[in-house]
Amino acid sequence: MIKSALMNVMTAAALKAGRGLKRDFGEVENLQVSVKGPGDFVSAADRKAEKVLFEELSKARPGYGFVLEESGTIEGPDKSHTWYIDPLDGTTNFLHGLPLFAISIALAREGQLVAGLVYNPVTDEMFVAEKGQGAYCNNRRLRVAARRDLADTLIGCGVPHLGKMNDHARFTKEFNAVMAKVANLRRLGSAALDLCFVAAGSYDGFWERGLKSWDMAAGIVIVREAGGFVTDADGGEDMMGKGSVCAGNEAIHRQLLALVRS
Ligand code: 2AM
Ligand code: CA
Repeated sequence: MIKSALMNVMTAAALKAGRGLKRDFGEVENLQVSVKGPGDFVSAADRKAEKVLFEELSKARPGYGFVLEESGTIEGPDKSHTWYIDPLDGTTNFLHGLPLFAISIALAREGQLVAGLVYNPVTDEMFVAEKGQGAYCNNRRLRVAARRDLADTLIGCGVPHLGKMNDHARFTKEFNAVMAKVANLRRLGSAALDLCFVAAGSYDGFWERGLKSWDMAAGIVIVREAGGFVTDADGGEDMMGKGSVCAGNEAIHRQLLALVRS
């Protein structure tokens, strides 16, 4: 467990927003049968959760800036702190009634990611990490998997969605290159949770392109504090700028990156 004032603030905000999301998720199933589907309802749930997070974090840490998925960037008088917030990562899963989605909250201080939280309100799994303090899921300390041989690994990825036609060919190439070397691949649909699964050692590695800063900021801290390596998909440090991530333990990260780049 991380017992810090900052983590208390982040946890309280996530629990409050999570209660609303969980309630709304229960409604989504009933809406699948309508022709229009639950689209508008889900957008409303997403915005409501973001409002709760914004209000709670603003109250607890007045003046910090925000980068929010729905509301965009909100500058505060405190230029050294910025929250990166995704109120509902895995929107497509939520929309289709799949219980694989999460709230993602990260804090950057002087441009450095210093804390991350990813909360799945359905399973009540709270992944947290603070720089120098390790990573946890509820009370369990997290550690990346120790496998070093690609042939033994389970690797997560992200598939570019409709509207990202330019990325489809590149993804297929990367997928083929990785598929030829690893035990198997998974695509779960929430980058925030995917990174937590690397931190927990369930996945040996993960890569995805086309992400936004709020999809990955918290997960990056959590993987690093679990002893993992994270870079952008070109091997650099510009994950948030390029919108790509590659993660794993040192050996798997290096080998996965080589496959993705080739
Ligand atoms: P989201 O659910 O908050 O949109 C799935 O591959 C990952 O990509 C999720 O983390 C998802 O976050 C993110 N993503 C970013 N932009 C997306 C989009 N336009 N459509 C679907 N997923 C998107
Ligand atoms: Ca997201």
